[in-house]
Amino acid sequence: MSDLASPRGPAGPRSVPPGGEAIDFVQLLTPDGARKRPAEYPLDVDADTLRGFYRDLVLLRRFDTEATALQRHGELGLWAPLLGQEAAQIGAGRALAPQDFAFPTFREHGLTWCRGVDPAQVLALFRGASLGGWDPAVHNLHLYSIVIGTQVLHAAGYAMGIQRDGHVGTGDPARDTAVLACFGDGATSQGDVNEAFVFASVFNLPVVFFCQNNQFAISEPNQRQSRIPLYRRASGFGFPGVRVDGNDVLAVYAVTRDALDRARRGEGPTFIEAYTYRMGAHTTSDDPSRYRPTGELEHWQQLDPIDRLVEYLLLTQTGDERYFAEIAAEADALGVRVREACRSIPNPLPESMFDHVHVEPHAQVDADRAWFRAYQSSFETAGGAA
Ligand SMILES: Cc1ncc(C[n+]2csc(CCOP(=O)(O)OP(=O)(O)O)c2C)c(N)n1
Repeated sequence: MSDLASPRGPAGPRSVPPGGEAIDFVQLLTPDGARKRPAEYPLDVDADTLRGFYRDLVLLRRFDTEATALQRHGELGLWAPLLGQEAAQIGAGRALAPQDFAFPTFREHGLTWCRGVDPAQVLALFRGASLGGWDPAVHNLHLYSIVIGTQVLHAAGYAMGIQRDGHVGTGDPARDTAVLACFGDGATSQGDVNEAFVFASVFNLPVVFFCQNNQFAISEPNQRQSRIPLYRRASGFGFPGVRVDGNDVLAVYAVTRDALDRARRGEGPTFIEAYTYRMGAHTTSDDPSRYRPTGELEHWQQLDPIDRLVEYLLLTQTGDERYFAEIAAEADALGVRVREACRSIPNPLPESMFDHVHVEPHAQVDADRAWFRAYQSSFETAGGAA
């Protein structure tokens, strides 16, 4: 990978102005749907896998669109849309082996999708009806992290644990395990993330740092986070960094699979910068028109992750109009299911906040729960007397 032309000052221009300079990254599928075959990332995918990627991307986009609409209808407190980042998340998620463990941000709905979490469980979190959403042990997926960057340090710690438990470099494909740590471009400025890089490097941990550079940390453009391309940070910590076209599901899949394999073999961490764009708002509380340069969204719409796969499926006769219509119908059905599931999420009992404090029963938690029950019933008694 060559570098971006030159580091820019904090007030410099955006890196991808419409019609601006080309970004150098690993790409297997051009925006026109032409297949490229870089020697370092050989990838042969059969027709079913290709169609599977398409299905994932379309259904994920529908889930995300429905969730955004549900928030607008007052059914969710907040939603963090992933529009535009589908290929990055599906490519990484599908590269995981079942035993691998992933640490998501709060925008990783593609990862929950790939790890088999019911969309309703994700919505329960954003509806304020759940403190977690799913059982991490069931899905090998940690809970969402809203405190930026914390999960990256947790991922390094987890990777250290599996390394010391002997789940790395044994040569047994069912035993060797890798960890995927997801974060955004803004998170790379956090101390936690840089501390995780240090630990991962010096202990040669089986972790893949997967950074989705969606160009913004809320309204802060990437140029104010780094004067060099993010993937180049890795070399300063002593492990490889690679930039991949984050809107190319095949490239993200190939690069992430390669890095996860490397980690499982005991060859240490890799930093992946998936170069993409958040086409929606940061969250439903944000208005990107206040900080997005004119024409930028339209530029990235030309690079849409789903459109290029449609082109490739058509070119290779792997998908036709009938197939696309089938998936569209499945997406409609998913939309109905998601809306109904969201509206029927039960309100949790207040005392359920004690349920997951510890995995095992704990005397202090039992005492707190008992006190809380008594406290609640004191209102009932007071109400009855009045
Ligand atoms: C420690 C911490 N600081 C600040 C925030 C507020 N905050 C929420 S999202 C966000 C930007 C994160 O940007 P990035 O890491 O690029 O991820 P993206 O939201 O673009 O996916 C910030 C600053 C937070 N949640 N946690």
